[in-house]
Amino acid sequence: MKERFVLNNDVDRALAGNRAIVALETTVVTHGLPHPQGVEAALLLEDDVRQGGAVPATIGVWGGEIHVGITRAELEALAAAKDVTKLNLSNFAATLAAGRPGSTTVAATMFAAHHAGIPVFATGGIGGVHRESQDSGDVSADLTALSRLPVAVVCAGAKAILDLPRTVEMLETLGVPVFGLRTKEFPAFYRRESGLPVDHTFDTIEEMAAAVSAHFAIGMGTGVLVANPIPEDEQMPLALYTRALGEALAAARTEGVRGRAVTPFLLDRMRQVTGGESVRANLALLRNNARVAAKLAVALSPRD
Ligand code: PSU
Ligand code: MN
Repeated sequence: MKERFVLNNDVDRALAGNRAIVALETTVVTHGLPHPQGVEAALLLEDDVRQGGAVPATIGVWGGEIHVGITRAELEALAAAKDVTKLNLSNFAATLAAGRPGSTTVAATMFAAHHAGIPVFATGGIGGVHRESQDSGDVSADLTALSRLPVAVVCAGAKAILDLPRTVEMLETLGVPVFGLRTKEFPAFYRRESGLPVDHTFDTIEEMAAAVSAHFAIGMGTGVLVANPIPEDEQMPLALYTRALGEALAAARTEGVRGRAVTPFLLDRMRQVTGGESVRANLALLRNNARVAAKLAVALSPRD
């Protein structure tokens, strides 16, 4: 199994020296943002992580290998490829065995990060329980991964296109602590507030790191969700947000979009309806999460 993992030199050295590392995903690059903004975003996130004092490890799959810390050229190739599979836990092995390209969702990135020995990961917003899941049964494997893999996932909550109350309930059911950074509310991706609670609020990253560390140390076994709301002045205006969300959800229903296509479809419709405003907000929250994840990784890494 280990030979399937390819670590770049920086990541390899950081692991050997117990230094802070932040895992980053690639589905946001290939399916979450329009090309070439996905690649640009990935490079900015890596810089944000470095400036925060940690080593970035962007994760992707191709050539039968799991790359932990992909190069810029590899990132560009992955983003430009036409037939990249959006990898979760159920389609990972077959894509790997076929030697085909795959970008990693939160679920797949958590898997690769955990097995490489990286406990901190930054994304935009996790997947969760979809609206109308009572009919479709669509619940993101991100929740499954959070229930199984001890990785701290820094996010701006769950994507607003989801059923947020059910997503929050499910996190509790699965035993995944939701730690709010300077927020009492579970963030709604493009907006800071959802009206839903977090499990615990922390005023500093150091205090939060102590709780994350305790969660790992006692062997709880589940992941931790670090809820880091989008900065106040980067939020999507409320009226635009409400209208765009309504239109995107209606379009998905009319067009009968299902399965793995749902989230990319809704994000793209949000972009069209908002004239790119949703992409701006998405990028802002991603960068905010990368910066917090770097500080968290530094606070968690053993000092010498
Ligand atoms: N965060 C973003 N944009 C994204 C995603 C996260 O800002 O596109 C991706 C993540 O990879 C997440 C996926 O795992 O969306 C959720 O997909 P699904 O709902 O099909 O599980
Ligand atoms: Mn799904």
